[in-house]
Amino acid sequence: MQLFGKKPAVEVEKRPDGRDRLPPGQYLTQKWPVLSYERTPRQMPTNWRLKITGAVEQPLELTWEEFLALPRTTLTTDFHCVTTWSRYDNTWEGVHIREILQRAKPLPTAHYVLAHSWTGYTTNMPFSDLDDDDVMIVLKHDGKDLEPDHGGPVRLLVPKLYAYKSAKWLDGLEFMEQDHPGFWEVRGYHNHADPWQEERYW
Ligand SMILES: Nc1nc2c(c(=O)[nH]1)N[C@H]1C(S)=C(S)[C@@H](COP(=O)(O)O)O[C@H]1N2
Ligand SMILES: [Mo]
Repeated sequence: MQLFGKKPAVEVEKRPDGRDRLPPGQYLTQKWPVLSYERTPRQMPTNWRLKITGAVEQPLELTWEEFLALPRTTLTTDFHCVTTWSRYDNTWEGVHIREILQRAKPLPTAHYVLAHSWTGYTTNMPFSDLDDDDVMIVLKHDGKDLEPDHGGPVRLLVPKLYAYKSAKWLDGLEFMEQDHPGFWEVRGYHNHADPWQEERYW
């Protein structure tokens, strides 16, 4: 029996920054589970606007047509839910967050953001977590329009944090000087939600 010099059967996949690709305590799924507190809305409100409010130089209220006219980006990311499932290699298409930021121009005092769903769901994060290369407002997943259960037609995507930061049925981003914990954050979910630190609950 050989005891030494054996490689593990499955090598742990690493990210470019050296951390494991799969965050601690997570398992991989091929399916895409649905996790919503509220019932899936049948359709978006007829008066839907993407409302960019609060500590910004230029508040915005984009109609659906105006939003759809913004430049699009495609990005492939992993997606991690606090209930321990992770799904690799999701390809997202949508509007990069910086398309919004460069138009609204957040003030230097905009240290936090609250994302709003038209269903009433909210989730908060530091501005620096929103203002990042992999943050988008998404319309498509793996080449198809986002299904209503997954936040279709429009959701936020913040893939480096647990998925409760990726608000489905998005209709607003509110920039704030002070932090205001969102829906799950006041109900026991961690305020920050970094999967590699296992920031699940408080
Ligand atoms: N509006 C809204 N957005 C939400 C949620 C929710 O309940 N309502 N749940 C969050 C949680 S806990 C997760 S894990 C992801 C799940 O996204 P999915 O259902 O597309 O997998 O959506 C997040 N965004
Ligand atoms: Mo979740």
